[in-house]
Amino acid sequence: VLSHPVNVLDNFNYIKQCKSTSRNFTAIPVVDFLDPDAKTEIVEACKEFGFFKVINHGVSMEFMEKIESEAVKFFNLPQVDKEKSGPPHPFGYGDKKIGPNGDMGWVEYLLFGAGPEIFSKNAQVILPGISESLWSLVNDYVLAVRNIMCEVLEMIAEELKIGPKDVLSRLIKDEKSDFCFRVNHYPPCPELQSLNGLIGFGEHTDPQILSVVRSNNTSGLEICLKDGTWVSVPPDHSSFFFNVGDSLQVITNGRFRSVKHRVLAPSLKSRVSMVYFGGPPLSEKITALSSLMDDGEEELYEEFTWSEYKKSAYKTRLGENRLGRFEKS
Ligand code: GA4
Repeated sequence: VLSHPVNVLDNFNYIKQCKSTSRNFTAIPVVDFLDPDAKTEIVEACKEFGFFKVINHGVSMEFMEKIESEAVKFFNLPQVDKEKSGPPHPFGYGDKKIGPNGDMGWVEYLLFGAGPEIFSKNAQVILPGISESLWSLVNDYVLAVRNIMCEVLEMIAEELKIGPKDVLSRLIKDEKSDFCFRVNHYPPCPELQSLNGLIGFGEHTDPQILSVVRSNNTSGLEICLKDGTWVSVPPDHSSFFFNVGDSLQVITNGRFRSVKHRVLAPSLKSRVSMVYFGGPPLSEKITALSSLMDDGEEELYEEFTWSEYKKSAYKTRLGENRLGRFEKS
């Protein structure tokens, strides 16, 4: 029995088909948090790929599976019930429509993205379909991954010798930090097997500082290398995958690479991913760190606040080069 009507793709031809010839990304940098060389490896990876995987991070598999299964319970609700938690602007349930400008993907999701006030007492009222247990798990999860992201940013600051230690981590640790969290569910699309593949989430870079992804054991995530080829990231449900966002590319004056990535829809098994996006406070100025600049080095981008960048990003299509309009000529 197909999980979708046979004609589903006739109604879905607005999503780009995408020939998946990507090879496996076997050279993926793996950072062991317990390894004394971790900070060097992280910085190397951020420069070369804008992407790395973290093992021995201290978050238990049991906890990750608990929040995943609670999220799956939500996605298994009847569509009408899920819609009660939508639309996803600024946070809530979304289905196939991504962002406000007409992008589409073979994905449904929950977006917790209205900045720090999302976990205020009143938020439960705004997302009616979300069970209390999912709500509290999301809360705990966000705190756990934020701590890990802070550690990563502190290692980066140490390795780059741009002290104080919290020069980067303070940006996402501030109580006003504008983070965002999303749980994506990519339902299997069996019809895909006869096609070339379908875009689950189209290619894009993340506007924030860093993002961290945990997914179940399904493939689909791909990243774009410096030479423009796409490689497929082998799944690993016990690890965290980090990617550099546009803001960190600006802060490091182009030393780190905001990595283009995308997700192909699965043909057999659902993909579930959880992504935490670490963003700075809205009023924060995003500009190259002076302690990092070489003598005579010029800034690559015009200065902007996170609020200005976010506003401008939300007017773009998913695949656009959002930093382009801030490049100095
Ligand atoms: C990409 C990274 C995050 O998922 C996100 C996305 C946001 C959305 O889904 O609403 C955006 C996209 C993301 C950047 C450009 C705009 C906004 C969809 C879109 C077309 C939550 C974010 O912060 O920026």
